[in-house]
Amino acid sequence: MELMEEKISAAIVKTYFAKLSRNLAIDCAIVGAGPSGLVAARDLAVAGKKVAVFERRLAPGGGVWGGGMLFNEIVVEDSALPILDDFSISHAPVGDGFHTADSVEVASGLIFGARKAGAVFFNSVSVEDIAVRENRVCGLVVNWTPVVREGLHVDPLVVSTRAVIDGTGHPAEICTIAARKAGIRLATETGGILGEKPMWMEEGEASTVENTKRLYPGLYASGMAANNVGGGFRMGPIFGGMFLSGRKVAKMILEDLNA
Ligand code: 48H
Repeated sequence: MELMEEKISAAIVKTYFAKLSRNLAIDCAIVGAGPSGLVAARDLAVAGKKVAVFERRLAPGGGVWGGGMLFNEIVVEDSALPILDDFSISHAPVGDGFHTADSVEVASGLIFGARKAGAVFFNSVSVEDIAVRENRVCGLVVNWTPVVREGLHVDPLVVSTRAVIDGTGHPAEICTIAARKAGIRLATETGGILGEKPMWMEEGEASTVENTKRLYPGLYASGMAANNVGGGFRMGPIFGGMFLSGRKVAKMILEDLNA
């Protein structure tokens, strides 16, 4: 007699491994499911690209959930509202071109929108290294977050990809690995990581978008990672720059992939 328990386990194992197998070679790998990565994931998936998001934590959403100092509201400028509208996320005007949005609705809406567009999520997965061939970033080295956190001596697996977005937020982990470990010269003034500057909201919002670029063949950065690499200011709980950065990086990657 086949137990119901056996069927349920088999369904999960079979489906997960089919999903993983289908995503071992993809068009774009996004490291980090923060707001910029999630917007990029949806845009690339809507354009028909094979996109996977690798998120270290159990819950995607990055720094959105907490709003400002755990007050679960974020602020968004006029210029980024069309992106919230694309995800059917509500917002309310507060004057001077600013709007508030419920951070739980924003986080869950971005995740749902990216997934429904076709982006595939691998949560509780940490990216711990990259692969570089012929002067191009071409792969991500992945392992289970609990394995990494426990310090278990377990070798990772590798996903091959035509493009990588470093959407890891403040630490810019993938660009840091690229610069320090792979000896890659990034497309910055010094070729290295310039480092995030202190709080200056207007400048930070603008620099997040300006610093969103292709840093090396196959390697792009979005959001706070782009700002850290490019030496931009931080901006606190205003998120228009993150959304616009996600949109910009997706557009650049589409141009490069379709060239
Ligand atoms: C897998 C990883 C890895 C890894 C990290 O920080 P995020 O929310 O990302 P952004 O840049 O889209 O948004 C930044 C915003 O949330 C923010 O911090 C702002 C606006 N700060 C302003 C200020 O003044 O402080 O999310 C990054 C995600 C997180 O979920 C991480 O868990 C994940 O990336 N991540 N996932 N492998 N190696 N490193």
